Amino acid sequence: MANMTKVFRVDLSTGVILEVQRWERRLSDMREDFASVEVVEEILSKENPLIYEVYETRPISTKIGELVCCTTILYPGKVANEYYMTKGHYHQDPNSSEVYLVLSGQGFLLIKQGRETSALFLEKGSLAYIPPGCAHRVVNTGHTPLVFFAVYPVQAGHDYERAKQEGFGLRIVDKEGQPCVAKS
Ligand code: S6P
Ligand code: ZN
Repeated sequence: MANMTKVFRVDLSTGVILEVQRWERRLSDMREDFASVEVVEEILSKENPLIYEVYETRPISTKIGELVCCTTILYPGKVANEYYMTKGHYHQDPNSSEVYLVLSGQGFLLIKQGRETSALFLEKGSLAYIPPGCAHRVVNTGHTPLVFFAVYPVQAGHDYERAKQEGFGLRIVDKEGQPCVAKS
């Protein structure tokens, strides 16, 4: 019974999972992720905005097959004409997949498999499957937080460096008030 699971409470209006670990990324944690490094530094000279926060449950053991459940609250905003986004990563374990369910807001999921990147539109109710071995990043193109629930294997691990070095090949930018998929 020691490993008996517990029931968590998710505030569906905000995405906050109560009484679990929380972590965040501010603009200073993403200095080299947006295309315009100059604009990043200009913003940072005045403020350090919160880009997103994550609430996550950790299973009691780290045995293969255990799952992590979490929510991400990705705030609306832009750096120059590029919308706020998650850092993006590969899973270190090439066999670890992931599922995203969007609770509110809208944007895009960038999925890179091999040399190809797809930009998939997301809105409330979107259910996305991220196959093993793909880099993934979420972009908020709306005016409200983009909140999504995710489930992934505890052994997944996160390789941010590889995703950064390779790049996603696509960026989601504001063009005359409309989100637009641009090559980068
Ligand atoms: C974990 C899953 C998400 C992200 C979160 C933040 O595998 O994909 O929980 O961790 O959306 O993104 P990132 O790229 O900073 O980890
Ligand atoms: Zn992931």
